[in-house]
Amino acid sequence: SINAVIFDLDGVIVSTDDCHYRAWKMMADEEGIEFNREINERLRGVSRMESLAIILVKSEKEYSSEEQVELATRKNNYYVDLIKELSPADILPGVMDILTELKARGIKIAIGSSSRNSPAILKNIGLGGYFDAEADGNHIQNSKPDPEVFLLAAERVGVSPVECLVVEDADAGVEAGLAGGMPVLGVGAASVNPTATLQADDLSKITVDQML
Ligand code: G16
Ligand code: MG
Repeated sequence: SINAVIFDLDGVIVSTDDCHYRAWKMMADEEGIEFNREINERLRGVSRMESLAIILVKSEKEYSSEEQVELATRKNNYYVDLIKELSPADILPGVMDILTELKARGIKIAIGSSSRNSPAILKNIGLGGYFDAEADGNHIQNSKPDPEVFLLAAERVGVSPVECLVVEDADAGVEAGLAGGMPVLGVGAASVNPTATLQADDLSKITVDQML
């Protein structure tokens, strides 16, 4: 039986795709590197430095590791400014109903996100302190598809991984949940992932009964 649900943040609770896209685009334009929405799709769920490596495939110039850190930091500064505009209105469809019902039924809820900006995003959308536990990019060594962030979230809510359902929008995240021995609900971009245990377009298209 499922006793905890671990939610990815970006793309599941709130859509920050456009903020990531605009921030990477500003940096890439300044550097003269080709970057578009199709490349942005490949960054879903992937860590900041791994995202940069994907973007730099299109670069003519070789960047030293110090320069790469500067590029990622510059992008993040733009991103931090953009996410200041997020509010509770940006919470995705169906999310609050599902969270409220899970809480009412005594099912633990946790965040398992690759993002180091997870605490700021949760605060801005009015969900700071709402989850029973949070595990994010600040707490882990290995990012998705490694299961580390989800295993940490499971440990923090005190529920065995097989009793945790992961909700993910990224293929790397679906792979991470399954690698951790957890069933996975794929939503958004991952709603067509055939390896996902359950699939739904978004959280307004599934009930808590179907999830548990
Ligand atoms: C999110 C996004 C990724 C982003 C990553 C790291 O992961 O989906 O596109 O690259 O976080 O974000 P940051 O640069 O803020 O640390 P998730 O796991 O919440 O979907
Ligand atoms: Mg995501």
